[in-house]
Amino acid sequence: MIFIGYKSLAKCPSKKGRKSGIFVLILVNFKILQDAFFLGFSPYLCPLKFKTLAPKFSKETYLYWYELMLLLRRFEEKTGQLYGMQKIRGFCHLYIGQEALAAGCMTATNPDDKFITAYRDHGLAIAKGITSNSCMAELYGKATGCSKGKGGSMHFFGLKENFFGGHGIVGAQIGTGAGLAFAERYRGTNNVVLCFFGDGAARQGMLHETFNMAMLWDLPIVFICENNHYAMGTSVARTSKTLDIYKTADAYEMPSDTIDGMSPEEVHNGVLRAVNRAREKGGPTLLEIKTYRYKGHSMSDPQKYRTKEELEEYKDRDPIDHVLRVLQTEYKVTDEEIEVIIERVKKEVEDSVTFAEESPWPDESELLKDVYIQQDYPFIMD
Ligand SMILES: Cc1ncc(C[n+]2csc(CCOP(=O)(O)OP(=O)(O)O)c2C)c(N)n1
Ligand SMILES: [Mg+2]
Repeated sequence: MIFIGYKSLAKCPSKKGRKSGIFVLILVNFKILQDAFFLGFSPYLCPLKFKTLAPKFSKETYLYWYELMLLLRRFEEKTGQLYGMQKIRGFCHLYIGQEALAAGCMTATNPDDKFITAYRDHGLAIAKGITSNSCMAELYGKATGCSKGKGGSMHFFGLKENFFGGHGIVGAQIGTGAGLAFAERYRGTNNVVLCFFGDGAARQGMLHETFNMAMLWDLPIVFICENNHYAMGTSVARTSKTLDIYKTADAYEMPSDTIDGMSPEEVHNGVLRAVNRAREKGGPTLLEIKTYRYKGHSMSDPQKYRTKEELEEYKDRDPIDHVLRVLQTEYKVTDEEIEVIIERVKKEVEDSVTFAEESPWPDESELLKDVYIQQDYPFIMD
């Protein structure tokens, strides 16, 4: 193209025309070189190490991402400790390693948009605004918990925060998520639903039925597959012929994309594109966001199914380290400013433990409240 440009320039009769033509071609060349440079070093195409690029996101965005991800990480590290001390019981699945997903989704959505996810729900619930206090109290099973102490780790819920759980049945929330989106369309709002599920859930029948109806009705929903490469101890490669889960959307003519989930920037960009499409009545999108959990599936998992090297590869690309590096190198944020954030997060987590410890247990009268009972269910016998 540039060659043709120079050839046709040579034919230009006026000197002024030739001069401005050369100027334009220099600009075009510069842009091509610049694009090539950026693509060559973009974190997505060079996944093993982040190179700090001049960021297009503001300092405030990076500060928000840093504090949010640090809070999620510290909250769950404390959760792990408390589980070991048997302060927290029952099932418990940590989100550690997947925080960039929560961070990128938060900056790409509005507070009125609705989130629904599976049982690995602590990170998204806190990101959506459920307080650390009520999340920790829920983990303790206390009455002040976000589900009144009746749901535990897998069933966080916050109506006012637009967080619709926390679901223990793998894949069940995919259908419920479409139901939420249907309600938004029915009420004529401008809100979008973000429906999260794992790579394991992507193989459930519920996904296919839901994709079909969601496309038929053009629902305002973004399906987000958090592909952390394992369903319990089983890798995607052992359960699926294709490793590209995003291609599942093709059968329903649903737009789809695959995204680097260790980068909050990439998550933000991909989710924003899909959210905008849904808001502009363009219907659903499937995003396969590739991520990694640093801890086991739940609290007792010998992790024999993966190598230490694989884990270290992802830890090398830790999103919190990356965001901190951008803040320090590009925005010249000082160690003192960072220390203030670290201390604030530490205090929030410590306070949440005190709050949970001091909160009351649910009253016995709560036992059958908020529980769905079908009075004429044939198998209930007194
Ligand atoms: C319908 C159903 N089948 C099986 C289980 C048992 N189970 C709990 S978690 C899980 C793995 C799901 O993996 P994935 O969807 O990838 O989510 P991740 O744990 O990686 O976040 C399974 C099979 C379940 N809870 N529900
Ligand atoms: Mg998984």
